[in-house]
Amino acid sequence: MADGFNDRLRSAVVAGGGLLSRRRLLGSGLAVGGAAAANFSLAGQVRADPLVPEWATSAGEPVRGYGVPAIYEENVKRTLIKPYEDLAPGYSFSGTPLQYLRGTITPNGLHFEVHHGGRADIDPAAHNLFIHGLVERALRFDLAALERYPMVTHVHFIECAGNSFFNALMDEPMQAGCDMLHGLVSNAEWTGIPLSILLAEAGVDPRAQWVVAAGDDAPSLARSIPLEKAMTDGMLALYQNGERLRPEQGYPMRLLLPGYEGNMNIKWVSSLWLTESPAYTKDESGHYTEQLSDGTVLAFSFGMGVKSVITHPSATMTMSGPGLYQISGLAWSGSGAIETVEVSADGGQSWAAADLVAPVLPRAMTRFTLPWHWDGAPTVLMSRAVDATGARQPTRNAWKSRYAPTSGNHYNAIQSWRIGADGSVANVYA
Ligand SMILES: Nc1nc2c(c(=O)[nH]1)N[C@H]1C(S)=C(S)[C@@H](COP(=O)(O)O)O[C@H]1N2
Ligand SMILES: [Mo]
Repeated sequence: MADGFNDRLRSAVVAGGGLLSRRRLLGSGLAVGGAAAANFSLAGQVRADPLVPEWATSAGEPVRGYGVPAIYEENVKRTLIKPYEDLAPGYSFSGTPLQYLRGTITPNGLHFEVHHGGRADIDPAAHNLFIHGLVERALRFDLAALERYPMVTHVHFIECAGNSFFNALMDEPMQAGCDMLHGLVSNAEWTGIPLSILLAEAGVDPRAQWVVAAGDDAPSLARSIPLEKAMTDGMLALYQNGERLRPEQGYPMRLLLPGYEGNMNIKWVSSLWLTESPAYTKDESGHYTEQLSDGTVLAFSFGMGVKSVITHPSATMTMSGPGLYQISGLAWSGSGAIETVEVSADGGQSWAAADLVAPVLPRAMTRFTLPWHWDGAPTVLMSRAVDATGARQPTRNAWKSRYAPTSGNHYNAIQSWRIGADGSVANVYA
């Protein structure tokens, strides 16, 4: 270990590469600025004659109707991964800059977007939701009617089935940030009406097994959803983090199917058609199926797997020299809550359990953290999550051997970041 790695830090080591126990660090009275940690303090010394900053010498700006981030945060934006013009008109997507965010809730302006035919800007006064097919009575709901129904609020992630496809498909790891590599996932507090209430009002015919949902955008994205899922925790979401859905997220209403692949969370939803069998729409017969290495094709692979990624540090960042850091990242699973996240700072030779930041909610993002003393030597950081069902993240090799070489959906392998002696952080396959 490097000079200055004192006894207190050594006694807090929980795994190779300098991973530390937060509890043992705190127990030893070692706060970042504490006297015992003088070598590791990140705080500046207090000046004898504090200056009054210029902005404190006159009145500030007036109030404004809708707030925006500080001008110094202008780089914190969604990253355009697939521009609008590239393929079919309107097929475009942008990633959440996970590496710039803390906590677990994605701000509304940074929620990732996947549009198959561009963003639909819908006048809510002219929008209707129809429930029809195998029901006792077909119903039409406008937004004013829906506002009078009981609503629930839940925190859930949405992840595109194609998230992390660069790592799935590229032989050489792409050097890009978490926004490009893993940004097709976001997490929000959604408020809306349980589908069970709306379906019960229409009166579900006992023959109905599926709900075929379609949206009012140009490609009329449509997916068949098992009736049981819709009745269990399906939601017609109207609000996102306390305010109305953003147009990007399906304003004025979208489906929320917790834990299911992003594609099934139909935006701008206008039709719920109850049927005996799935409709085999274009969005579930060609698109959003996965070919396995033995040639068989998986269809209706609804749930997203257990996954984690270290966001701090992550590729494109630079570490500012050896010393104490807080490793931090995100974990989520479509099957339930996150049970554990383990971190390695020595390329997978040894692992330590990270602290999970409460609340740890099912089918929602969970933040994990672990203190780390980097000795300045090159190393590889990794994280691996286990969910409440016992499912664990595969290695990239294990994942690749399961799927056909051209298959990029549902990639949830362990992410490795290589730390260089110069403090650089790179995407590596390990
Ligand atoms: N009507 C409609 N719903 C849609 C889409 C779409 O293009 N049209 N994109 C789907 C896909 S592929 C994903 S991953 C999610 C993305 O949701 P978001 O844009 O709110 O992040 O919405 C799904 N719902
Ligand atoms: Mo998607």
